[in-house]
Amino acid sequence: MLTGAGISAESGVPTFRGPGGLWERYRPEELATPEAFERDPELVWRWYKWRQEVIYSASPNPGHYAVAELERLGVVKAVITQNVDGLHQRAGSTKVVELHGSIWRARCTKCGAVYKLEKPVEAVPPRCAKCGGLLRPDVVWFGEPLPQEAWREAAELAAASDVMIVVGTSGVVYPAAYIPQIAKRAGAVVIEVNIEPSAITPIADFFIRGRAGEVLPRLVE
Ligand code: BJW
Ligand code: ZN
Repeated sequence: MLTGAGISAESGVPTFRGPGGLWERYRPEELATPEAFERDPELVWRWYKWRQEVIYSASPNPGHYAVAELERLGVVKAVITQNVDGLHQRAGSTKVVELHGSIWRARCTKCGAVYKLEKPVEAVPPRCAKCGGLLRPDVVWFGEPLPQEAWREAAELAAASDVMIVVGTSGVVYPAAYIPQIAKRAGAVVIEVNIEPSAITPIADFFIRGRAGEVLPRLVE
C-alpha cells in the first residue's frame, strides 16, 4: 500500500495540493527546500512547529485504523507512506516505510545527531544538545535524495507485490510516484482510492472514488 496526505485529511491534517492545501497559502520553494532553510531557518521551523501542533492534536481516522487492521489480517504487507505525520503508527500499523522522513525527528545540520521529538518543538530554531549546531526537521525536501534504506525497501516491496493499493496521493512527486509504476510493471493489480482522479489514475486497474476514511473500512469487512 502507498499512502499520501489524503489519508490524513480526515484527521484535520491539511494536504499539500488542491483546495485548502498547504501550497495554497505557502510557497513550497519558500519552505520545503534546503535553500529556504539556509535563507531563513526560523521561518521554516515556525511552519514545521505549527504543523507539529496540528498533528499533535489530531488523531488517526477510520482510514488509518482500517489500514492497521488490514495488516493484522495479513491483507496488507506494508505501508509505504509519503506522510511525515506518524498517524499510521499511532493507529497500530507496524510495518511503515517512511519515504519522506518524519516530522517527529530533528537532525543536526552540523554533527548529524538525530533527535526523537515527543511533542512540538518549543523554541525555534532548535539547537543541538551535543554541538550547538542548528537542528533541521528530519524530512525530505525538494531536491534532496530519499533515505536510501527506505527507498530500497519500498521499491523491493513494490516489485514483489500482487496488489498495490494507492490512497490519497496526487502522484506528482517523484520518486515516490514510481512506486505504483514499479508494482504495475511487476504485474501487480493497482487499486486507487481518492476523492478525485490523480496522476496515478491512468495506470490504476481500479479507481475507487471516495474518502479514505469511508472506503478503507469497507475493505476490512
Ligand atoms: C483524499 C482525501 C480523502 C484528499 N481521501 N483522498 C521526475 C519527474 C519530475 C520531477 C522530479 C522527478 N524526479 C525528481 C523530481 C523533482 C521533485 C519532484 O517530484 N517534483 C515534482 C513536484 C515536479 N522531487 C524531489 O525533489 C525529490 N528528490 C529527488 O528527486 O532527489 C533526487 C536526488 C538524487 C540524488 C541526490 C540529490 C537529489 C524529493 C521530494 C520530496 C517531497 N517532499 C514533500 C515535503 C515533505 C516534508 C513535509 O511534509 O514538509 O513531501 S513535498 C509534499 O508532496 C510532501 C508529500 O509527501 C508529497 C506528496 O504529496 P501527496 O501526499 O501526494 O499529497 P497531495 O496534497 O499532493 O495530494 C493529496 C491527494 O489526496 C489528492 O490527490 C487528493 O485528491 C486526495 N485526497 N482528501 C482520499 N479524504
Ligand atoms: Zn550537533
